[in-house]
Amino acid sequence: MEKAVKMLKPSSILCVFVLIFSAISVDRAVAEGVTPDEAKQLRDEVREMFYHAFDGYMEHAFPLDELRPLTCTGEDTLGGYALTLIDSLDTLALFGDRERFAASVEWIGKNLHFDINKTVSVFETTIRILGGLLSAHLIASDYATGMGIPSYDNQLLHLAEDLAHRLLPAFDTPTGIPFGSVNLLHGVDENESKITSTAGGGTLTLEFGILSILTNNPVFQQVTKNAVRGIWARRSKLNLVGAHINVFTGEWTQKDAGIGTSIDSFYEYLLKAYLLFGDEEYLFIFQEAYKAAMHYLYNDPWYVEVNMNSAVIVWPLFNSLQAFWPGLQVLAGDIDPAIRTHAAFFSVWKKYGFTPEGFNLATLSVQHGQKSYPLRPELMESTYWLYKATRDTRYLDAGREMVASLQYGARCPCGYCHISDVVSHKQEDHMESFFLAETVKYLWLLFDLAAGSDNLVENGPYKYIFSTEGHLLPATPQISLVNEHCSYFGAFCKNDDIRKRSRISDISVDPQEANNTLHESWVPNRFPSDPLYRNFISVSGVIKGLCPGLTHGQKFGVSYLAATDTDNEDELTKQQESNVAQSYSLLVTNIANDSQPNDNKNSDDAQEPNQGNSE
Ligand code: DMJ
Repeated sequence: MEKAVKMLKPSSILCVFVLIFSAISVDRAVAEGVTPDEAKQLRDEVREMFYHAFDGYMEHAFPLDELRPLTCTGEDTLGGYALTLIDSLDTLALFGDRERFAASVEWIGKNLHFDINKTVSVFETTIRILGGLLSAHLIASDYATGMGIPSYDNQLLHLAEDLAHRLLPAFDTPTGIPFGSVNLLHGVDENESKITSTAGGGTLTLEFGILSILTNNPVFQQVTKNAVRGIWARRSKLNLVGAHINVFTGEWTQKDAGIGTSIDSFYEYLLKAYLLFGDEEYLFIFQEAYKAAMHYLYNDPWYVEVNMNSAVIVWPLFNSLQAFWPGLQVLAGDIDPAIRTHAAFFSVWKKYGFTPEGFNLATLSVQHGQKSYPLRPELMESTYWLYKATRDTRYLDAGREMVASLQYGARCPCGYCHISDVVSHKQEDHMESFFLAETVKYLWLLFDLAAGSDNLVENGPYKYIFSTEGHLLPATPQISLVNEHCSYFGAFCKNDDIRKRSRISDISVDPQEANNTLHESWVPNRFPSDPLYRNFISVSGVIKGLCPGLTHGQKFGVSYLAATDTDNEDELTKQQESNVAQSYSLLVTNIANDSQPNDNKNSDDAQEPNQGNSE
């Protein structure tokens, strides 16, 4: 590692990546890629994958937390409360499996309780348990979802409220940033560590915010917003945040800024909290944070980790948690870099058949000690969002490869196994609950979209925000104050095919707004080389009439769709398709060049040693 860092400190070292991609053109992709019939078959295959693992869990592990799929046994990994079942609830609902969904909800309502002497992770418990319960509650209690349960009487909501009350003591810190763990019976343990991760402290707003609305108790929303403010108040002058922080002193104990390990979903929930609740404070922070990330961390198409104060590169690594980022960029309307980054990340998948936890961008090899693939969903998630935004069949092809890898490499007797080494493909006897909450869900949604979707997410009564654990959080009128987001690109586009990319409006044309300092925030890249770019400008005046309530969002640079001009659609489509035809047989990447972060001199601790890439 030290060698790699030394290699990268000189400011103009060019790393050249020769990545094995087959040449892709749109014409060939249409001819040879996944057809609608094949998409249906793949969707059904993914569904079968889910049931292979879900049934394996129910038969061999339930009510323990997780399945050991090689030995067909179970283990308690979080709190000992049927974690995998709770994490699977909304996937069952998404599949329209009324019987199993209702039976699972009923069992949980009758048997689960949280008055147990267990010390649990605040973050994991929130995203997996609280999120799973709330999502299932919102589905089960609402007949408009098609999955309402007649006998349901808010049992999951009561459980969620009880659980959240037990997590609240963690927030009692001078900074407002919560402890990483809390005992469900006794509050924070005397010897509990005061160090927590940025993702751990800053990825709680969606679940707690929904709970506040449903219970009419503002405390949940307040403590989690306070935590975000506590983190953001301690950002560096570069608007970067570190990975670990002391929740008492507010000092950063790990100053490596990045978009992956320990930080990832902090960014995610800033944007999603705005999208779900319409709270513009989150949008403002997201814009500032995103702009800094793209400036200091983005080395097209990769992302590196840098010291949060000096921007000196400390970790030239791809880590597999970063792979959610292109999906987030779709939600933010910044599609062009998302496409390039996804292609780069997918090239790592293709090289090994899975993504290792860490891939060293300097040595072009698996990072020492980070060779496993624990069935993570992030690449599938971004593949789904990019397909939804572009309808480019390359994403179906990518999804097909991921399914093949999982089937041939990870399938094991009772479920799907972690891969302990992406080179040898050795299997390990563990299956994280997020495999059923996320990995399979995103693959199924991808192929269902291609097959002509008929599901809750695409055709249901509400728009859905996905939690970081993939849980479906509906933007019902009660939950969401944003009434205008019907037109929001990617996240909310009802019929968003590739043609709509050509109609993303430019939001920065108001001369008055242009004088506003906030307006200097990031403005999405809109395919500047694309001849259709002119169309973005030309429709920009229309957008304000369409979504009058979104002017604040427009100030901050989020993209929205302009009116549909059906007359131009065919022509636009043709031009757009010719522009997305690309070859990835050779990908050349400048990891660190003269204009990159290294030349930032306002460092106050440029010499800080590497402190390890903790998970
Ligand atoms: C999941 O629990 C969530 O997606 C979280 O945000 C990151 N880690 C796993 C998946 O890799």
